[in-house]
Order: sequence, then structure tokens, then C-alpha cells
Amino acid sequence: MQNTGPHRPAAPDTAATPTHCPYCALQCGMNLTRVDGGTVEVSERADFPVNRGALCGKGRTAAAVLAPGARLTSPLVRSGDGGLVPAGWDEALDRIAGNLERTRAEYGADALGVFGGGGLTNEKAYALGKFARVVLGTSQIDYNGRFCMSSAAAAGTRAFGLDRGLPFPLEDIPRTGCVILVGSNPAETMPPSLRYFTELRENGGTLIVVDPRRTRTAEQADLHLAPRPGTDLALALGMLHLVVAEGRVDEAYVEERTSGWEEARAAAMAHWPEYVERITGVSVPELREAVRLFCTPDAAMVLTARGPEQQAKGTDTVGAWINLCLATGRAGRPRSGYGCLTGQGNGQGGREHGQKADQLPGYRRLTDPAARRHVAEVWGVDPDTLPGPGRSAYELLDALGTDVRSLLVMGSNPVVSAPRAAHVEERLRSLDFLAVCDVVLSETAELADVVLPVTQWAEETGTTTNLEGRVLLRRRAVTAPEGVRGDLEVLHGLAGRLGVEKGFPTDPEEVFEELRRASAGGPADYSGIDYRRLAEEDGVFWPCPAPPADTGTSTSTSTSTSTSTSTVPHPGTPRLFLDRFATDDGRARFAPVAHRPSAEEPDAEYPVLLTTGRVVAQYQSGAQTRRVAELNAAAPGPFVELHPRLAARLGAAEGDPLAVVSRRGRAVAPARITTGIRPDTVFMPFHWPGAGRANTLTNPALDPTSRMPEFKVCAVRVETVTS
Ligand SMILES: Nc1nc2c(c(=O)[nH]1)N[C@H]1C(S)=C(S)[C@@H](COP(=O)(O)OP(=O)(O)OC[C@H]3O[C@@H](n4cnc5c(=O)[nH]c(N)nc54)[C@H](O)[C@@H]3O)O[C@H]1N2
Ligand SMILES: Nc1nc2c(c(=O)[nH]1)N[C@H]1C(S)=C(S)[C@@H](COP(=O)(O)OP(=O)(O)OC[C@H]3O[C@@H](n4cnc5c(=O)[nH]c(N)nc54)[C@H](O)[C@@H]3O)O[C@H]1N2
Ligand code: SF4
Ligand SMILES: [Mo]
Repeated sequence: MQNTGPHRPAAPDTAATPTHCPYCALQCGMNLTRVDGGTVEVSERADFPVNRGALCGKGRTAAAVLAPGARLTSPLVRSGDGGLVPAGWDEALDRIAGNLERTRAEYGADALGVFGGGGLTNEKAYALGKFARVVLGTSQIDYNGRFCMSSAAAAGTRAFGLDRGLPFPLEDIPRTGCVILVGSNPAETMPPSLRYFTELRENGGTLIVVDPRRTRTAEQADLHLAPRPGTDLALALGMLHLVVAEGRVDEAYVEERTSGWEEARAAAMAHWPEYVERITGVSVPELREAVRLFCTPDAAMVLTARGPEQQAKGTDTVGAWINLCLATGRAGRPRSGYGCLTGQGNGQGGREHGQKADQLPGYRRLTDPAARRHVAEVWGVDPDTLPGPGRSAYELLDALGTDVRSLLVMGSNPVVSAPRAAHVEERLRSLDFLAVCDVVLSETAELADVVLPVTQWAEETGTTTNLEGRVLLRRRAVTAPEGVRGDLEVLHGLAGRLGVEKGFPTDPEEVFEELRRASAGGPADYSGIDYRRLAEEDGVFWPCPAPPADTGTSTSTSTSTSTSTSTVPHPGTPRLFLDRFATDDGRARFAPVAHRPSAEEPDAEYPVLLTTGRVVAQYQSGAQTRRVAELNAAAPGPFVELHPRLAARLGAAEGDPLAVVSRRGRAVAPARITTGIRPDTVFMPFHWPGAGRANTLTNPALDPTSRMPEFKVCAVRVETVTS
């Protein structure tokens, strides 16, 4: 297989290779070609169904980061005088291995930390989790997905017994009757997906957007509800109250397919529409209209994204929206359901294969003895040697320099993206040793003792799982420059130096073959998927168990359609829960939830609410997109979005520098005045480091279940700055 697998392009660099975008969870299809042996060209790939050729500006310009000037091409090590200087690979890997070894000898294995990312391919995420548990022996591994969709994952698992962001393909959206988009701005965060919502409306369906800002997405909606940040839980309860009061509960469905209704109903009845109006700022007539639009058609969906999820009560908030779906019979039925719009390129697969603190591959739980036995057998280790669950992402970052002394970062830039970032930066600086693998010199890499330059998406093959649960083959299209190596090679090199010679292959297909076996029988079962199949199909939806004859594994725990003949390949599972939910009794569970305030409410000293999010032309911490001239021209820096009334009170004009001050710190950025935001709220995008870094301000209050920080709401005061 080594050189002939379907992922090896016949003629890399010259032919157009069909592959996928490096950035968000839509994983748009694109073609890549090397032009005249120099720059790489992105072109339309119309055959891929998710985006049908459309790309946003980030995807179109993604190849710019492949250019040698934009990226790292040599390992860097911290020199005696404190600077980072180029070094050879052996020296760099020896330094990392030596320092990890030293920390472990002095403080024990749990003093070693690993921080991964939802942009890593399935193969990398799998190998990183295995590396932490088997080579380092540490429990201290988590990843940036904890900052992303972990609350929706926790709520989905609680309600349905299984977390797959969307339990149906995007193509179902235009065929439903009403979609409520809660705290999601796909016009900026997944532009090619917008056409699914446009088609919904063309087909006579309605779109409701719940967002404190009148975003480009909200502008397309039939109804825009603009609640106070942090009050979505009350809003959903208020809607459920009206559903009950207006006799719109689907009693037969509730009886047949759910459990826990009485408690959930009682909780909702305590949330009178007038009370909800006071909490949220959404009027009772608006609430009634939303309920009418949602309940009138024969099918409807609720889709959440980071708005309601990145709250210290995100899990309960998503639970409340799921309750609304369950009470009205809008889950596990054709064209109906609850879904979470996952964010990162491999935000779905990245949460399934073991880089999360409490998890083993196949979405297995690290505390489940049967799961430990199964995975330990695949890994060839004694299950008792596998560590238990470790700290969640923010808790891990907070423990740096005290309990955790040395850290390996692969695929994240927490100096910009973590909450209470100045504190996180200070913790990173206090480490005994920091190693960062990245494609560019990110703000986190700048603090490292050793930086390893890795190959990028277009230069390596791997699989990702998009927001629909569709497993895709991202093919290598071009040759990497001299001096860079893949993340899998890094793990292989470190494992060998730390005494583990076997089990860390550098060929992604070999890793995927092991991942298949490790996932077999787990909730996210990939055992029926292989590279050859992915090369031929437009992706395969998990669960996709191997026919029993293939692996000797019995059925998965999923609700998928099963095949009767043992050798027929499983077709994959585009739609989940149609027959039963993945809970033990097959019923979906209502969550008994009640409104509670945000961790930080405004007061006399900090009277304004801050919320944060994204703009279309920058991606995440901006490590990659801030290096693309066209994107920088479109979105050159941070800003503070505020209402004219608040601006007038401050005496601020458009473009004036404003200081936003929270209990964590102070950030300065120019004013952007718009009537499209609530007067009690300011918004900052989080893509930039330095003085305008939004995360200097954010509150690391954590959701008790998902450990998600409250990125979407904290209390601030806003001041003009004399420059
Ligand atoms: N251009 C671009 N696209 C991206 C990314 C990027 O960085 N840039 N990142 C990718 C990733 S990883 C992710 S997770 C997704 C995120 O995708 P989205 O969730 O769509 O993005 P956000 O801008 O974080 O948040 C969405 C909306 O939530 C609103 N909001 C703020 N507070 C609240 C609240 O309390 N309640 C409600 N209901 N809404 C609120 C904000 O005003 C914002 O418009 O985007 C992906 N796509
Ligand atoms: N205030 C606020 N903060 C937020 C959010 C918010 O809405 N508001 N959203 C949160 C969310 S949803 C997310 S997902 C996080 C994301 O925040 P980060 O984790 O910082 O995300 P990225 O900027 O994508 O960082 C990925 C890093 O890995 C590098 N990289 C890319 N591909 C690879 C690879 O294959 N291998 C290696 N080794 N490196 C690679 C990139 O160059 C980049 O430096 O931010 C969170 N922070
Ligand atoms: S929408 Fe997402 S996947 Fe598609 S081109 Fe833009 S960043 Fe890439
Ligand atoms: Mo995310």
C-alpha cells in the first residue's frame, strides 16, 4: 500500500487534485493545481455536494499560506540569548524528548500536558491521543474543541445517547418547514451553506434567527429575535411554555419516543412569557410568533452554534432547545430535528478519536472498563496502564507552570483564543518547557522552547469528518517544501526517542486502518470505512460498521440501518434516530432545566455586556488568515461594535479608539457604530493578538458539565481613549 494507495496523487503538483478546504467544518470541496512549479491555484470543484463549487474568501485564498514566505520551513529552538534560532530536526526532536523525559522523571507523567486541535485530521487526533496515553502515560490531554461545541456535544449525548453535530445532511434543510438558527451566523462563518437557508425560504419555509446582533444572517430571516446575551435558556423555556399553553405538544410522540417530560414541562410552566420577556428583552408577541412559525409546518429544525453554547450554562441551554424539539415531535423524524453546526475543519472527527480528556477512540468513554479493554488491545498495552480522565482545556491551561510543567501544543493558538488570555499567556511563560508544532509562527509558538514546522493540508493526506458527520478524504495535492515534516512524523520521532518504537506509523492510511479497529463497536464506528471507499464516494456518514464477517465485531451501539447480509458494505448513516434514539431504552430524554443568570451580570462598575465572535475574512486566532494579504485588507484589525445610543452616551464617533475593560483586563479597538446591536451589548471579534485581543476580557467561568468557558457573555465598561 505504501506508494500505491488511492490517496497518492498520480502526478502531484501538475494535475488538478480534488481535495478539501483547510478551514471550517463545511469542508468545501476544491481542486488544487501547482502552476508552473510555483504557486498553488485553488479552483472550483462542482461535483462535491456540500458546497457545489462555492467557496468563501478564506477557502479561495487558502493556498497563500503554502508559500515559503508565509510559513515556517525550519525547526526553531530557544538559544542561550533567549531568541528562537533555526535548528535541525534531530536536535529539535532530541530537545523535546529530553525535556519531556526530565519533567516526567522529576514530577511524574501527569506533569506532561498535551493540547490538540479540532483542525487536526482524524489520523492526527487519534495518534495524538494514543501518544499522550501510551508514550507519555499522562492523563493531561485536551484540545480546543472544548472551547467550541462541547456544550452541544454534552447536551446531545444526554438527550439522544449520541453526539453527532447534525443528525441529518445539510440537504434536508431546504425540505423542512421552519429552521430556528440560534446564535449562528453562517453568512460570515460558512457562507456557502447559506444557500440551504435561501432554498428553504424559496420552498415556502421560514427562517428564525436568534442573535443579539442583526447579522448578515439575521437580515435574511423571516423573524429575528435579539435576546440579551446569555439568556437563550430562558427564551427556549418561554417558547416551550407557550407550546404547552397553546396546546401544541405532540402528545403521542412524547408518549412513544421520550422520557422525562413531566419534569421538563413543570420547569417550562414556571417560565411565563412575561417573565421571559423581562429576562431576554424579546417581547411576548415575538415569542408567540416564533412558536407559531415553528409549530405550524409539518416539520421543523433547531440548529445551534456558538451563541447559546459558549455559555457557562451552555449544556442546559442546548438542552432547553432540544426540549422544544422533543415536545413538538421534531427530532428523529424525516426533515425534522435538532443539530449543532460544528465549527472547525475536523471539529466532528476531532472530538471522536481520543484527544479529549475523558475519551478514547470511537467516541468511547475513558472511564468505561469495556472501552479501555477494547482500545488497550488494539494498542497492545495493558488496560490498567491507561490513565484516567484529565483536566479540561481551560483547567489544563490554568494548571501550567504548577501541576503541569511541560506542554506539547499541536493545532491550537491559545495565546489568542483562550479565555482570560493574559493569564493563559502568563501560565504558558511559566512552563519549564513548551513545544509547539505549527505551520506558522503563531503567538503561542513565539513563546515555545522548540517550534516544529509541519506540513499543511494540501501537502498531506488525511480524513476529516465534516459538520454533517460525513467522513471525507482530504488528498495530498502538492509536495511540501524542504524542512517541514508531518505531525504524524513528529509523533513517530518523539515516540521512538521516548522508547516506543512501534505503533506510530507515518503513513496516514496505516493510522486510519488502526483507527477503524479502535472505533469498531463504539458510538462513532468507522470500521466499515476505508481510503479506497472515500476516494470513490462523496464521503461516508458514520456510524458505518464493517460487515461482521470483516472484523468479527458485532453491531454498533448506533441507531443505524443495519445490513442483513454479513459481507455487504454498510452504506453509512446520513440520518440518525429515525427508528430509535441511541439511549438504552431508545427514548430521547428531556432535560430538567431552569433559567439562571450568566456567571457575570452587569453592575454599576461594569454596566455593559460583551459578546464575541467572528468576521467572514478571518479564521479563529488568525494565525493562518492574518498571513493572507487579501483577507487582511478585508478585515485588518479588531473593532468594538456598539449601538449609536451607547456611542452617544460615551461621546464616541465611528473609528474612535475605545477601551473595553473587564475584571480580567483591558482591550483597545476602534468603535464601529451600528443600529444592528442591542444598546446594552458590545461585540468584539477575537481573531487578533495584542492590544485589541478580545480574550483579554473574556470570563473563564466554566459550564459544570461540558467545561465550556463563557466566551459569549461577560460584564465590561467601555471608555473613550484620548490618543
Ligand atoms: N470566517 C470564519 N468562519 C468560521 C470561523 C472563523 O473563525 N471565521 N470559525 C469556525 C469555527 S471553529 C466555528 S466554532 C464556527 C462558529 O460559527 P458561529 O457560531 O456562527 O460564529 P460566532 O460568530 O462565534 O457566533 C455566532 C453568533 O452568536 C451571536 N451571539 C453572541 N452571544 C450570543 C448569545 O448569548 N445568544 C445567541 N443566541 N447568540 C449570541 C453572535 O452575535 C454571533 O453572530 O465558525 C467556523 N467558521
Ligand atoms: N472570545 C472568543 N474566543 C474564542 C471563540 C469565540 O467565539 N470567542 N471561539 C472558540 C472556538 S469555537 C475555537 S474552535 C477556538 C479556536 O482557537 P485556536 O485553537 O487558537 O484555533 P486556530 O487559530 O485555528 O489555531 C490552530 C493553530 O494550529 C495551526 N494548524 C493548522 N493546521 C495544523 C495542523 O494540521 N497541524 C498543526 N500542528 N498545526 C496546525 C494553525 O496555524 C494555528 O496556529 O477559539 C475559541 N476562542
Ligand atoms: S466555508 Fe469553510 S470550508 Fe468552505 S471555503 Fe470557506 S472556510 Fe473553507
Ligand atoms: Mo470552533
